[in-house]
Amino acid sequence: MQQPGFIRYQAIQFLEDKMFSRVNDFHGIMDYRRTVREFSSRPVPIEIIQQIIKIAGTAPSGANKQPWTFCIISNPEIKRKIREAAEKEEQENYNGRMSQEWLDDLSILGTDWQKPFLETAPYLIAVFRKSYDLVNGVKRKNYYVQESVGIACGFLIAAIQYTGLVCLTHTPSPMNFLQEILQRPENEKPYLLIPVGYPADEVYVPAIHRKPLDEIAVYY
Ligand code: IYR
Repeated sequence: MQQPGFIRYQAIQFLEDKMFSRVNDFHGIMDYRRTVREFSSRPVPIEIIQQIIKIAGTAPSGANKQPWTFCIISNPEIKRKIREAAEKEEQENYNGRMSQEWLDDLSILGTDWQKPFLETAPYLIAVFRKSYDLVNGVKRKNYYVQESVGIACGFLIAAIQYTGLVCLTHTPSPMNFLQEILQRPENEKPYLLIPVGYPADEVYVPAIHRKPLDEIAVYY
């Protein structure tokens, strides 16, 4: 029965054969995703990035508050400032702030404090979580902000892969510098920094593997 404020929703439905082919195709696309750290400077139409962000914006969120802001950065001067600030923090991370265990765990990834991709990639998407909303100067509570923004970033990364671009989930730490450089309001906290673009001409990624289903799924 229809209640006020509700609209009828009819789920998309496919025959089982079609469901198998769709889920297998989608798994193939997603399983081919790799985090890439070397980007081409080849431009990407802004409309593609906008569409990808609209896909991220379809994520579910606590009380439908959609507590996220996606900053799209292509300005070389701003990218340079972000790189400088990120490298300053990462230099300290790699030279004392991270434990030996952490450094050992990262060794398979070949990462270090240098972050040239922050300037090479045509776009950086800086994701901010809104710990609360400011509505005419009044604080309004948001709910499950970490979970909501995490899910939106998952959608974002899936959309980037589906489109045929690559990205890196970069987490400079601490990253309050993003709030300052991008002049975000006090209710927005940096969540992830995601360079997006085409990969460099010849790219190598670590030879690592995904856990098989029987290691990640349990049945009851
Ligand atoms: N934020 C650092 C270190 C780093 C940490 C993890 I956990 C990674 O999976 C990768 C890197 C950096 O970006 O280099």
